[in-house]
Amino acid sequence: MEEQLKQLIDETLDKIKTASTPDELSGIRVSVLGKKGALTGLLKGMKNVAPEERAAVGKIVNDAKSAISGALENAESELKKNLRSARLREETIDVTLPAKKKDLGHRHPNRVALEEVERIFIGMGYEVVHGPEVEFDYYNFEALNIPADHPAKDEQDTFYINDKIVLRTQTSPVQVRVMEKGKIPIRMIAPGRVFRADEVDATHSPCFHQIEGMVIDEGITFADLKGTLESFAKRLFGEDTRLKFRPHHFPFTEPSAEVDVTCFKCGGKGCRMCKGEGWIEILGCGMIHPKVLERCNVDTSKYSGFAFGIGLERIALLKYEIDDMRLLYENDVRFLGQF
Ligand code: 2NM
Repeated sequence: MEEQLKQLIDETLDKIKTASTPDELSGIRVSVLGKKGALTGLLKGMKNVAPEERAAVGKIVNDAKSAISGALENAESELKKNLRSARLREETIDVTLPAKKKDLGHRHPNRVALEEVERIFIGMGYEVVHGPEVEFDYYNFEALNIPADHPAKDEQDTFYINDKIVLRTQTSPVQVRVMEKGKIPIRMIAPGRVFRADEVDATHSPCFHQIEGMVIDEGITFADLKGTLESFAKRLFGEDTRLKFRPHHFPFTEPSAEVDVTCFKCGGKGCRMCKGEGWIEILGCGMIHPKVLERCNVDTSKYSGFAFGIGLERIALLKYEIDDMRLLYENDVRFLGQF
């Protein structure tokens, strides 16, 4: 019996040494120590052992049992350790590798410029108002004192839906709609898309954006207009900016002016940005024509107001030093991604 035990122990320890999976090890455990296992079978043979030898044989059997289970446990934990470190090795992340780039979008330069202009006027107590892009001829022209024979009304310049409806050529119809509501004082800007039948080139597009503004209250004068636009321009282009008001004509304002600002690139000395002029034109403005106020039921014996119109693309092109408006609309992310 001793011989048999020795052989069983040696064989089992060999098998344990060469086992390479936990399943193999538990198979060995069952085949040796299990209910029908080899060692268990030997134990059952104890009844044939002479009583005086039983204690000694029993000790050998128990020693064999603990040697085998000890070896199994060691092998199991060794195997688990090896499997775990193999898995960790496999899952190793090289944190020094460059990360995959996510394509993160951002606001279009037009929108960045618009939000900056909006923020400045909101800061001065203005409301941002939107209106329809498809407008009645009345709101786009007639209410604004633009007569039927005005060149702007020509089909060459304006997109007509029918003889009464147009694609708005400016956002002033929004101001007309606000005046009609009759709640004064008014401090508002109307940003939005406008349409003109222009050929596409570096400075023209049939669809572009305007930000028009209007203030109506008691005692509003040209001085309020100048102060407001000066604050605006200094905030947008820098505190050193100076303004020049040049007389101009618009049908809806009287007097009217175009406004230039000192070039924010060269400070007025003249450079490529301002084409050597030192000045850059940024907007048109004026005191709202009494005929416009009256047509919109504003009491001109009590109220007066000013208005202005800014081309958004012009601001965006200046801000980002882009020299061709088409680049804003071609939606080439290699270009737009730079801003
Ligand atoms: C401009 C220039 C000057 C203007 C006038 C009005 C209204 F509705 F109050 F009469 N809105 N916008 C205006 C005045 C627009 O754009 C260059």
